[in-house]
Amino acid sequence: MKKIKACLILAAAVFFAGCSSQKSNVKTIAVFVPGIIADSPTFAKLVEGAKKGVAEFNAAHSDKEPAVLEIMEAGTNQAEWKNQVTALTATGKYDLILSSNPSLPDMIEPLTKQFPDQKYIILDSYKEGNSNITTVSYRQNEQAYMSGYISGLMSKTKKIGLVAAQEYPIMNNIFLPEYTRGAKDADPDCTVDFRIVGNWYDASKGKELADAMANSGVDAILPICGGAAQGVIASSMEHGTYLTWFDSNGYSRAPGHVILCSETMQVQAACDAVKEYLEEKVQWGTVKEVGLKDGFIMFHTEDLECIANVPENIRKLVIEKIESLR
Ligand code: RBF
Repeated sequence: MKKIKACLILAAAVFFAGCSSQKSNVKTIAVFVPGIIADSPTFAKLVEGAKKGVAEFNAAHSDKEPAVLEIMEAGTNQAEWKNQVTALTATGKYDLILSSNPSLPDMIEPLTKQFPDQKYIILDSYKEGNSNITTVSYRQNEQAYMSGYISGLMSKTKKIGLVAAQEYPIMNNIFLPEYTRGAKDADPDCTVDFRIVGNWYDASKGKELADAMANSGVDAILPICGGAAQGVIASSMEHGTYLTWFDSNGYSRAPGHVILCSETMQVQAACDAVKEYLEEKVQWGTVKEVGLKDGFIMFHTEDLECIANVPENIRKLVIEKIESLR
């Protein structure tokens, strides 16, 4: 059903664009969501930030025709994204296509030769040297390290786990190694169980993996698997495992179980990106690297859930460690 909805949204975009033969002066921005908004905080925040950016720009420039924003939800079938983003570009309707995913710049690069007027801003990715593309990259090593560190301190069994939706470069080269390094800094005997769901939506599979981990003695899990994390949460409530949470303040997702939430400031990044584009301030072909130091990654250590779920001596150690990383 979700897939059909995504196709309809895109088909409608292509159809309506075909109806308007002339481009006006109105700036039109499309947000290409490479997934499902409702399942992943990172996409909900992408959309929220883009809406905020357009609203703020329009409010500050009431003398100009208001900029227009449209949202295209592409769904979770990655094999279709290339065709979808090509179709969106081919409409010629959008001055800017905004998105967020590490795999998109390489997918889009060939399109920039075919459609040299199309500009793209891609968050959560890294590419430089193409004057049609600008990227924003979050330095997420501290996030993964701290998840491992607090899990290593809290774990009684000294077995912790990471449930990933799929393997991809940042997962394999940063998240897993940094999570493991953090855990071993907390306790050198700590081991990490790494399991893969195979997609970003299957909550039953997420639960199955988390259950198997809990049954083998794992007592703290980091899910990075989009909608499948709902299954990891259900398992954690059943087995009493701890959770660390990425991308948003997710303590309320599993009251009593979440020991640390770290958040990428994706609303801010999307809002800034849209405003910089509309104000013609984008430095094309560059990467804007952001992280803990400049406030684009935040650890919610003062949340009442964190205070309730983590003994004060451990919470203090974690806060000290975050400060030393900053
Ligand atoms: N993260 C999500 O939260 N939901 C997704 O549906 C999602 N899909 C992804 C698809 C691909 C191909 C890749 C490489 C990453 C995806 N991510 C997704 C992960 C996201 O980029 C980021 O690494 C994590 O959200 C951790 O911050």
